[in-house]
Amino acid sequence: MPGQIEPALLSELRGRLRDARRVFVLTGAGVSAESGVPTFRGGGNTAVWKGIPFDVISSAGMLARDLPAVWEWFDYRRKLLCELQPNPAHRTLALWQDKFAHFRLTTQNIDGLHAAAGSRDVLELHGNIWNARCTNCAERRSLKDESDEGEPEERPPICRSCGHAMRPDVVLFGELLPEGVFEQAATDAASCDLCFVVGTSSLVYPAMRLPEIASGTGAYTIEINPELTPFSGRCDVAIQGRAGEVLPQLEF
Ligand code: BJW
Ligand code: ZN
Repeated sequence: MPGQIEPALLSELRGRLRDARRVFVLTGAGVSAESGVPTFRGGGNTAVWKGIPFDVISSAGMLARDLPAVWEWFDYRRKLLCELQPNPAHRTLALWQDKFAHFRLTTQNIDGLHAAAGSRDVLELHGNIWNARCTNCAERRSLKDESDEGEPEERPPICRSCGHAMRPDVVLFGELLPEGVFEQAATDAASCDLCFVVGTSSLVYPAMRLPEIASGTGAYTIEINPELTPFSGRCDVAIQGRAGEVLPQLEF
């Protein structure tokens, strides 16, 4: 059956999960695919919106050129997300958080579905689509309230502290990750015994470095992805399957 882990490997992985003290998980868009969130890459395609490739619209250059277009793109995606729920992959990872002496869930996703499934202290490397931040000062604002009320605010929203335009609180191509977040993830990756890499194409820097860091310090690394990635040949086990089908089988 597709996505079914073969018995010897299943027993090996369950044993490793039972013995592990420090577990590090990196997720990407594929973990939310079974919830209905489109991935950026995969199946030989890349995401395009209104004829603009995602790596152009989700870039620092586009933000500088056309902030309203960037808001339109993220408003469109936020609207899609309103209808979607966490899937068995998110829920399995939320159950794991209390099973180890140390557990770190790090995600490249901005959709907030790990938290919606009950995961705490998720390291969000690329920010969160439900927040806005000022382009001038440190002010941040949640966009959840406006989605509950159904009436979007003005676009771009105006900062209540300094009057400048706000932007989505996400990390676009060509931008730096939030201060300290990658460093924290790298510290956790470097000290884990088990590292899971779930639903990421392992193409985007610097997140792609985290599994390499874990592997380089001796962790056992497991990739879960229906497709092969640049990390597949470097991990200990590459399980070719869907996250929502594979992760729940790893009950231990
Ligand atoms: C399933 C599944 C199922 C399907 N179950 N799996 C040249 C060389 C090296 C680096 C660079 C370079 N040129 C530029 C860079 C740097 C750039 C980069 O890495 N580019 C590469 C793509 C070439 N990185 C950056 O710019 C980063 N910042 C940075 O480096 O700062 C330093 C710097 C500063 C100034 C100038 C230059 C450098 C920032 C990266 C931010 C990424 N942001 C995005 C958009 C966020 C906002 C938004 O959502 O629009 O983040 S890009 C996009 O990719 C998004 C994702 O988080 C990220 C990673 O994608 P992910 O999660 O891996 O998803 P996919 O779609 O790629 O893959 C899905 C996978 O799931 C597939 O493999 C499927 O098979 C699988 N799948 N169904 C399990 N059911
Ligand atoms: Zn401000």
